[in-house]
Amino acid sequence: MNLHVPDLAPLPEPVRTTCPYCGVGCGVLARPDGAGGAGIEGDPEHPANFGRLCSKGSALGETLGLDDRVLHPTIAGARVTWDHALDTVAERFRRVAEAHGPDAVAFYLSGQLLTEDYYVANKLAKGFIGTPHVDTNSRLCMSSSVAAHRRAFGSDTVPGCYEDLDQADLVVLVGSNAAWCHPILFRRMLDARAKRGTRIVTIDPRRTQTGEEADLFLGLKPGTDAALFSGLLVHLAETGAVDERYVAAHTAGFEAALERARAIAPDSAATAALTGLAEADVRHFFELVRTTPRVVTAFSQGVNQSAQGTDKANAIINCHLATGRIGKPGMGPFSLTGQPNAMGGREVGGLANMLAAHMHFAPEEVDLVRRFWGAPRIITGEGLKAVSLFEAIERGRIKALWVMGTNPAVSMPRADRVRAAMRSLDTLVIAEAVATTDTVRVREDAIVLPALAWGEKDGTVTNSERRISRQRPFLKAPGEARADWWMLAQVGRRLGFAKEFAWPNAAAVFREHAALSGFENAGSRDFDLSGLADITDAAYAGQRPVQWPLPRRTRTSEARLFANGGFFTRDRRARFVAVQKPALADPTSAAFPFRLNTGRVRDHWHTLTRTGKSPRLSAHRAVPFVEVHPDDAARAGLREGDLARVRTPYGAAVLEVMVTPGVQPGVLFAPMHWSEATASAGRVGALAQGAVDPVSGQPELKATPAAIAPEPMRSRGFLITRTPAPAPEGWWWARAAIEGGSGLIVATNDGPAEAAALMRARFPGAAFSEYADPACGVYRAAAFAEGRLVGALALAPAAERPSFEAAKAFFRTQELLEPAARRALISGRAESGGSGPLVCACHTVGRDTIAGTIEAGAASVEAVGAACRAGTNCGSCIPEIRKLLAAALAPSPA
Ligand SMILES: Nc1nc2c(c(=O)[nH]1)N[C@H]1C(S)=C(S)[C@@H](COP(=O)(O)OP(=O)(O)OC[C@H]3O[C@@H](n4cnc5c(=O)[nH]c(N)nc54)[C@H](O)[C@@H]3O)O[C@H]1N2
Ligand SMILES: Nc1nc2c(c(=O)[nH]1)N[C@H]1C(S)=C(S)[C@@H](COP(=O)(O)OP(=O)(O)OC[C@H]3O[C@@H](n4cnc5c(=O)[nH]c(N)nc54)[C@H](O)[C@@H]3O)O[C@H]1N2
Ligand code: SF4
Ligand SMILES: [Mo]
Repeated sequence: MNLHVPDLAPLPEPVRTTCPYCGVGCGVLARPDGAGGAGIEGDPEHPANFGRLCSKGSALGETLGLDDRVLHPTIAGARVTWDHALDTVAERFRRVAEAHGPDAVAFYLSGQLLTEDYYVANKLAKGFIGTPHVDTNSRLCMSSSVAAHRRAFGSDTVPGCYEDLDQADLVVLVGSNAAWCHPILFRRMLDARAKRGTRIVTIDPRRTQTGEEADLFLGLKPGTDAALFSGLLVHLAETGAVDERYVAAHTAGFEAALERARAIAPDSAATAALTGLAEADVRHFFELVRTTPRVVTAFSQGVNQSAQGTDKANAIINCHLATGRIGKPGMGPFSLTGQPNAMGGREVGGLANMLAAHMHFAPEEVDLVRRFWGAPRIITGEGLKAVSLFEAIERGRIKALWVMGTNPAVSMPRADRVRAAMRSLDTLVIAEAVATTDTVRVREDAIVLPALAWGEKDGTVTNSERRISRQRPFLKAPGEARADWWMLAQVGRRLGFAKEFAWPNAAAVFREHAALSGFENAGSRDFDLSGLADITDAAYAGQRPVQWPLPRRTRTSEARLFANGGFFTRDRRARFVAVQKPALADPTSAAFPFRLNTGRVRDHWHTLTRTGKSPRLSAHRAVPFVEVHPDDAARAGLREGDLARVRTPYGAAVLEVMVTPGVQPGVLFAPMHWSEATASAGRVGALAQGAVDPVSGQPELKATPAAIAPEPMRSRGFLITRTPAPAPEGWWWARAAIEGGSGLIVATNDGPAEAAALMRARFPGAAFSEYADPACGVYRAAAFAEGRLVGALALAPAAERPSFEAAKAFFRTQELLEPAARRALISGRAESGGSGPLVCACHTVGRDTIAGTIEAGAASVEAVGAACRAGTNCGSCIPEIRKLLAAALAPSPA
């Protein structure tokens, strides 16, 4: 018998790189396909993910397309050469500095830049232009954690590592929706639960998927975390759980902090009253913590993005210091970083209140950095933090701004004002990868510089556990795009600092950064990477993930710190912090009776410039929405799926209503993701008030006073075209990527007659299949050119709104549609049983398909996975599958 062995082309060698999304920092294997795309897999050898990727990471291949990219430098929309663009930036910055002082120039950077980019920006601004006004979107993200670490430890040090999550017996998640925002770490926690029975407590005013999965969910009142952890400190003190030896040997300030905690929350009853929790739940939580030595308290934006964020974080850290549960296996306070390189930005000193390499503005630190850089104009004090920075622009104090790797027109609180402020600048420079962002479109005369994006750029990022990993290029640079560090260095050279900005490659920048961290550092500073200061280009190219500190003295890195004290204060002791009693910055009122909480969804990243390109990722939540409690919805006359206008004193948005008991009465939740580029009225950043934390300057983004009212529209529906087309004038819309086309989900006061006219205007010369029922307000049409589907529009009254899900499937193929398919399209039904709203993004499995497997007997997450693959890859959707199982298997009421 002849065995036929097919000729398989050998798989190309994968390039090892790092996911560009969240701070988990998962390793990725990318296999370029030679046509601008790449196959994407998890790197089994990366210690953050061991081969796993979440839905966003797995879909990276869908975001590599070049449509929408900035490919050439432009000034006022006209293409210019790099030389001309860089000369212009240098010349304008020089002129502004001469006329108004160097501090009229500012930089607004991003935790998504690579460390090398960030290092060069910081050096250029603080050392050579001589402006202290360098801040970053990390101000909106990590700055309260940074400030809390500094107050407690004397340095911005994360004491633990990911293995602690595997080894903990109790994981407390505070203000973190890790199931959606740090999915691979959340999987590690669930694995620990399966293996060793680790219990999970989730503390969040909103019952998120992370809350659904928890053993104990504490749905506290917004902003009251410091009361809960004050109560916990008192409980630990009164039940003999304090590690007296550790406190005596390695800390200071315990008594004062305890006294303040007692004044805030003397017992579990007082804690319950302040937090709105049931006293039994409070006791249960206190006892769990008291009796479980191996506890990790992981926290994120519910802690940081708060007008009391720094105190919240210190209240948590206090409990760990008091019990000596820090820096030991399975124990510690753990700030989960948001962006892929939030940590790297902190290392270089990219925040306005840091200088460089974890150094601040003590005279000897300024002197040290001045000598290392040879920087004549080094600044000697802090600059303005993001919110104040944009206020200074508004006042005309800052005249020139360089925005790099962030989209502040969308993501800053009071975003409308921020947009207006940017319009008043003399000079706005934007380094971007995507041409259509709201910030790029803020003004026509901006200088736009094409930046390399993920897959093209070369450098390093540091994840939540201080682990530095390489991002490596595996695609050609498109057009004239260049690395961010390169353009900064070019401007530095043009300003007369050729020698100081002469690096030939990213490796050289990294070496200088590592050398600065070790310069005159005999153990006095936590951040020390000098063990890599003489890394060769070849070694840098092959560098495996490594944690800092990694000093030259020992050449070994440390996974955990502070188990035996050794803090970075002058006396080497940690500080307990006496925190303030919780109070929300802004009171609600009759006009604004709700609190608007904002955050993220599972499959989208920030302002949608990347995940918005992926059909898979755009399906889970396709429109900007607002979660409303059923009682509030009933009172306001809002039903599931209605449109509602949400207003605050700062702005308004029109969002689709999701009625859910997951939010508390009086609280609304809306995601931050939609922009002017992706929706007509979905910019939630414009609504956020952004009162700042007095210590960190981080704005409150979780509790703005708000109002909600129905926004009735005559018709709801969709418009799908093969190539992206503008929405009809005056319609409400949200754009969703689909396969083979471009989708707009719409609402309008127009009806069938206007819709029919619109189709004819949009598709001149096309053949139409149409169904119109003017009496009922229903219209459905498809346009065909030479028999091929080119567009579809459907409108109906809200209650019968046509199914976008069903219609978009017809665009997957460019083939001629069979008559049956045409009829199905126009009938508004799916051709063959649709799979319902997307649940599993990895395997594209919808709710109805999962419900079908449950009906057919699948009684567990595993059985559902075996039947339809849902939940078997990244696991991000397992909580949703569990919910469907619970609903389906619940005994039906008699
Ligand atoms: N899918 C996805 N993942 C992401 C991102 C993304 O855009 N999409 N972005 C990344 C980035 S930059 C970041 S910073 C992280 C953010 O990750 P997370 O912090 O987990 O995400 P958020 O949704 O911003 O907010 C977390 C939770 O804080 C809760 N919260 C609000 N107020 C309070 C309060 O007073 N107390 C407590 N305890 N909780 C409160 C909110 O209800 C929300 O569920 O996610 C990262 N990962
Ligand atoms: N209401 C509300 N607002 C929030 C938050 C919230 O929870 N609620 N969260 C805040 C937090 S935690 C964060 S981190 C911010 C995030 O907010 P942003 O930083 O504004 O969000 P992104 O969409 O990630 O913006 C990154 C930009 O950089 C571009 N880009 C991508 N790669 C590169 C590159 O290599 N170089 C350059 N130069 N550009 C590149 C992208 O196209 C994109 O426009 O939002 C904050 N704003
Ligand atoms: S958890 Fe997901 S988004 Fe975060 S780094 Fe890993 S793959 Fe990327
Ligand atoms: Mo963030």
